[in-house]
Amino acid sequence: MKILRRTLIALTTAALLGAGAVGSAAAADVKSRMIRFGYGLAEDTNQGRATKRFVDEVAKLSDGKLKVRAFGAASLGSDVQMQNALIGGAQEMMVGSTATLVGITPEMALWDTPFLFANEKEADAVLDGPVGQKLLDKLQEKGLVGLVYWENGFRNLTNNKRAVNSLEDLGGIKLRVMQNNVFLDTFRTLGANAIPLSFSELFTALETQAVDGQENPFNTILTSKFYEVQKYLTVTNHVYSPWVMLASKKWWDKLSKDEQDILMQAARNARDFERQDTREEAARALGELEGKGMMVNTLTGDEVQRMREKIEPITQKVAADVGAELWNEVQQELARVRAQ
Ligand code: KDG
Repeated sequence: MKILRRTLIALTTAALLGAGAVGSAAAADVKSRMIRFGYGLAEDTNQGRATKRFVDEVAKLSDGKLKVRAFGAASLGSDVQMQNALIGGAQEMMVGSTATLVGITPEMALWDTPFLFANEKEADAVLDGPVGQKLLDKLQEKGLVGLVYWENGFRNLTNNKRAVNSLEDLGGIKLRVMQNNVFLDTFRTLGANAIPLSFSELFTALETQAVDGQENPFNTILTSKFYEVQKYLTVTNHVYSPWVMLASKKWWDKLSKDEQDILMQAARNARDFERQDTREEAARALGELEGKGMMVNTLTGDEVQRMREKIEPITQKVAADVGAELWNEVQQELARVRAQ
């Protein structure tokens, strides 16, 4: 009788999971596992809060069998170091920048294209649509499993030299950028002295004046306390940056389908929370940064247009590097979203 009951539970659960409905730990094939999950910002940030949500969702959906242990503030290493640890199987999961993945999967440079997205609606639609999925799938051949995209956000400039009211004001500013050629080329073309550094080195580089400035979303400027070491903030919204949640393929392929389904559902739940939380925080961050004493200005439409025209060759190079098919597909996706 007991065998029959267990079989019935297993069959029912398998049917539920097969239909995409993730079952609880009654799920037939969920082992007790500890999962190390690394991220680069501090715990009390949008990235940290969303990671906590992921931890909680995994515990709930697996009834505590799958335990995610979060390691924040780059305690497991920089994004590049963690990406390599996942490829080697020395770490199970992380969330970090897509920009540092370009050395592994060149097509990820698509998300570094200046002014690609005009708003979050376009970003969500493209990242969660066929083009976004195609780039996640490409990671598999390099030993990474891309689960979902989170929102880092629209990036803006800070520096300690001067207010940036025109492109000429960028001249000679030692500007930290992510370790990524599109960002390097973009800001060199705009006249800045672009210097690639990992995020974990950034605050110290600003504090010691090894660099004069950087560019990040309002959320990061606020929660990483850049206002303590930066005077001027210029609103440019020059690019939308996603984060991507990754798993080691070596590790992921050893999981059961039930376990993979649980992690994917938890990742989607955490993504939806993260985007809402990030946008709510971004809406109040600029005012808080002014309250912290930052001198805030917004680049005029004419100057933004001058910026777009000056870096057009960068956009054309991204289009060539990612390939005409992918570039045209993302343009068609954008046209579809903009027509709604
Ligand atoms: O680990 C933190 C990084 O993933 C993220 O903040 C990337 O925007 C980024 C930056 O400037 O490095």
